[in-house]
Amino acid sequence: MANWTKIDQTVKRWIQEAGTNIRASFTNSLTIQTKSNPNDLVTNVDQETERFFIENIRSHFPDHRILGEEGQGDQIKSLDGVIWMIDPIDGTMNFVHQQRNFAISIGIYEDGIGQLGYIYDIVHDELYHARKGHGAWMNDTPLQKLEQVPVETAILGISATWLINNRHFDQNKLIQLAKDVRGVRSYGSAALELAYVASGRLSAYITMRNAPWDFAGGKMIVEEAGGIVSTISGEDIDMLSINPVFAAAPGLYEDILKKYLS
Ligand code: 2AM
Ligand code: CA
Repeated sequence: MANWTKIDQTVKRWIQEAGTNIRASFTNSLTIQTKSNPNDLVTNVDQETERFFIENIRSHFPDHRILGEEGQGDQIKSLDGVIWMIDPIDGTMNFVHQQRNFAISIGIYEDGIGQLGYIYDIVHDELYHARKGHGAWMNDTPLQKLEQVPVETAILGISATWLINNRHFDQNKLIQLAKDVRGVRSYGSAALELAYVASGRLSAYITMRNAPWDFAGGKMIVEEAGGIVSTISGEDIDMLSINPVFAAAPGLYEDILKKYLS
């Protein structure tokens, strides 16, 4: 049996160390490359941070497997055993252009069930974390259980990408939702947007394309805060694939699903 208390203490130490290194990198020049398209960025700091976690995990927990965005982990085809899902920098475009609104995101799953989740906003020194069955915190402060929010006073996190013509979803339904809520915000980091749902800064978050490393940590944290995370049609998220992701406080979740997403 995995010793989750020990793993939790160890991850938090590594996250602080990685955060210190990333903060220090602000004064160095970045090596920026593109991946699938000219706007899909990766830097030497993303790669070095992923390597830092992978080397530490391999030496401390050799029987655990790793799914990392930058591809230095394992080829993961099943959810058996303990799997670390790591995005060393979620919001790389923000990291490169703004030096804010990015985060380290880690979800640790056992046989497909989330056990530990971490989202570290390095610039604001805000660590969102959760442990299955124990609740969620921002630094040392427990997150309050999410309360029902009506659509009219909700703050929705969504990228403008999904409010213009796109091949994933009828934008007119989302435009109506954007009109009906109190406000719309877009941060460019799925991990942070999920952390904001968990902490109530956002009431809901919708995206059409997220990878497991984008949402693995956030899903755990939202659920431990009493929120709901699913695909946009209300199905369970597939932890091995790209998914559309919908996260919200209870009540609002059902209202948005029924009126705007079906
Ligand atoms: P990233 O910064 O780690 O690439 C907004 O762009 C959010 O969506 C970010 O969390 C970003 O993660 C993620 N994202 C960007 N392009 C993506 C893609 N093609 N597939 C999955 N997630 C993506
Ligand atoms: Ca990333």
